Amino acid sequence: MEKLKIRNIKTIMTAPEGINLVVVKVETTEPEIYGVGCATFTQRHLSVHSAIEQYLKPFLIGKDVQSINDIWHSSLVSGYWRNGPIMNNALSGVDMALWDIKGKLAGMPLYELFGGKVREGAAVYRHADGLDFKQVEESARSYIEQGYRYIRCQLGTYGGKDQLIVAPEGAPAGAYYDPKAYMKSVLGLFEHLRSELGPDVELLHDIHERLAPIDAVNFAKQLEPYQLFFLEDALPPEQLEWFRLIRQHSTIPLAMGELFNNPNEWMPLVTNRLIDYIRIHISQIGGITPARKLTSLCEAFGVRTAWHGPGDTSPVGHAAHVHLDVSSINFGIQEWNGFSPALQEVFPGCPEIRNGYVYPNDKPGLGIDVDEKLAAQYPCHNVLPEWTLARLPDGTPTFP
Ligand code: GCO
Ligand code: MG
Repeated sequence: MEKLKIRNIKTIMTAPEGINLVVVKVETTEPEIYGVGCATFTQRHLSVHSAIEQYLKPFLIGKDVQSINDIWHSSLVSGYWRNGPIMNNALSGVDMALWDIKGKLAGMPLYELFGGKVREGAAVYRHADGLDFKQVEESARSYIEQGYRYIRCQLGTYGGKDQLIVAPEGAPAGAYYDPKAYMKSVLGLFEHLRSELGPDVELLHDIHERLAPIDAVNFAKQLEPYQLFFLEDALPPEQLEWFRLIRQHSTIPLAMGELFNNPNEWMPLVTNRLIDYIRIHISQIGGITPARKLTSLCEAFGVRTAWHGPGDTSPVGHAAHVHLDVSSINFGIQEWNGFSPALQEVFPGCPEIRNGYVYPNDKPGLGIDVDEKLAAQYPCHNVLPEWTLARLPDGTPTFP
């Protein structure tokens, strides 16, 4: 029988919730067999589109759709320099789509191809936020009432908001925050939350790489009494060695990884057991193929998965998470942003949430599709996100 080949590769860019999403559709020489994959790097969607159109598409058309491993590695090295965010996202879109096709050809949902379920549903966490303790408490309560048992709690999202910033004369515009004010306010927040919500609900917090390393060490120590489920992004990827010090001073579980692109970023953290949860944004490392390898590596070292699942991951990417989540022994928790009605319309087959768990459907492959006509009704926008223009009180540009 003639091998099924890649006939066309399409990039679908859409923003049903005003967040740029990038999805790849791989069409084959059998018109009704195609796959979809997530290639979402929301701040650089046009660059990912160009990488797919100009480089991967001409390289891959005509190749055997079943050769996922060969396609993944040969694509990775085809431009010599590798492991960067743009090409990794482009490759992820193709990779997930090829896994989707393989599931369709096998007549199985991907979790079966990955060895079958070890849990029926994956526990998720939601984002509680607010500008004062009471608002965050109420936001958390609303999720608890919906059956969620894991809640990430932020006060003014990342770095805090409405702080008294005294900048020098002539300081430039930007997203100013005061690390010390942020630390003090969050310690007060968790004191409040534990006294109001009690000891049982699982609380998480994301530092979002916004502290100087020694402040992160101190903060991890001071947060210990609040028994967080995990403390995320305590350090920027540029300062990973400091995790050793955090480990020496605090037993708080640590999560890291959404900013990683290169295996050399996670290898030392995993093999030295310096983190407890790997938080990779799967399309930033190239898709399902590397994520499965990373899951196995983490299992060997007692590290659990907590794939990055924000609003700037497409429902296709979220579906890939769920197939990995239900079939991995070392699953930890799944971040969940929820799907608006518009998103669910553009992406038929979104995974379902029931009582704090997310469930894959049992359709072959990823079990999700993209309605191209509807997607076209929500054009993306090329606007620099303000929040990434982070500055310290004296106006120094810093990590966002
Ligand atoms: C998270 C992340 C996000 C990122 C966003 C960047 O833990 O979900 O920190 O909120 O800031 O994905 O575009
Ligand atoms: Mg984060």
